[in-house]
Amino acid sequence: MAHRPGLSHRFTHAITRTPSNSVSNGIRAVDSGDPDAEKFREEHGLYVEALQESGLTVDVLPPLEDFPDSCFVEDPAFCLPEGAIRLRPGTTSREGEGTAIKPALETRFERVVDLPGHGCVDGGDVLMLDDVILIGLSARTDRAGADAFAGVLAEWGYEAEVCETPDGVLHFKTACSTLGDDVILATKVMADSGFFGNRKTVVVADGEDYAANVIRVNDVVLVPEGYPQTLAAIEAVGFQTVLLPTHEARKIDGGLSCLSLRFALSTD
Ligand code: CIR
Repeated sequence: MAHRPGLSHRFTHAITRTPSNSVSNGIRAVDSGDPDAEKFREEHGLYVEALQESGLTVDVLPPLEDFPDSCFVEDPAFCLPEGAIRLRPGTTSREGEGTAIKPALETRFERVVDLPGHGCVDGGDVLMLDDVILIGLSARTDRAGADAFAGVLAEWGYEAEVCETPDGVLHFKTACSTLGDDVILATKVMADSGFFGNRKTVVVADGEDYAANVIRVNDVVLVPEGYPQTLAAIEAVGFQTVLLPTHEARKIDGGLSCLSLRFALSTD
């Protein structure tokens, strides 16, 4: 696809959802204690403020008690300037989140389509770069879903490549992020995978794999607090950073990208 400078990180809007009290029951691979809903909402408030300070108009949706993981709005949808695609989350307890987020998508987009077929894709497995969209197969995203999603993207003029998320990693983007400007931040395993071609790769420090999930939003990179070597590595290649607490999200395998859908709408 044509190189679209800024596609990966120039945004005007975001959609987020306030964590519910039920977030304490959120899915996790390893139990390190339940997140505290009140503290999670405080961290979420700082996250929303950081997005606003980065220039975004942020829609904050109300909490959904029926869906403990529903603050991770990145997973049930994917947004492009042309429209939104409702995905199909690959885990039973999150199946209804696509229906729940539909009205919010329709408020911002004229075009909202559903992932065709019966395959599954979680948005956390989709890494949008300026010249290609990478889709990671994972425990949540299957081949049928990835192929169907790539088909929709092709109709809309975007090229996708399907990759294998390393074993034991929840989502493709749990282990890598775009810093924009053709620079990727990745865990060592991901950096060695070959998925990123000739792009410059910044490798997260040993013991700091969680910090591979950051988000570039316009002129800044939002980084989880508590990972000083990765922070220094990002700053060393010239990016301006903003630190955010993600302690509660981390307890249920969530990071900064999962907490928003970010997109650019025409301001004409
Ligand atoms: C889940 O397992 O679905 C949630 N507890 C965490 C989702 C994180 N989302 C993401 O990485 N995009």
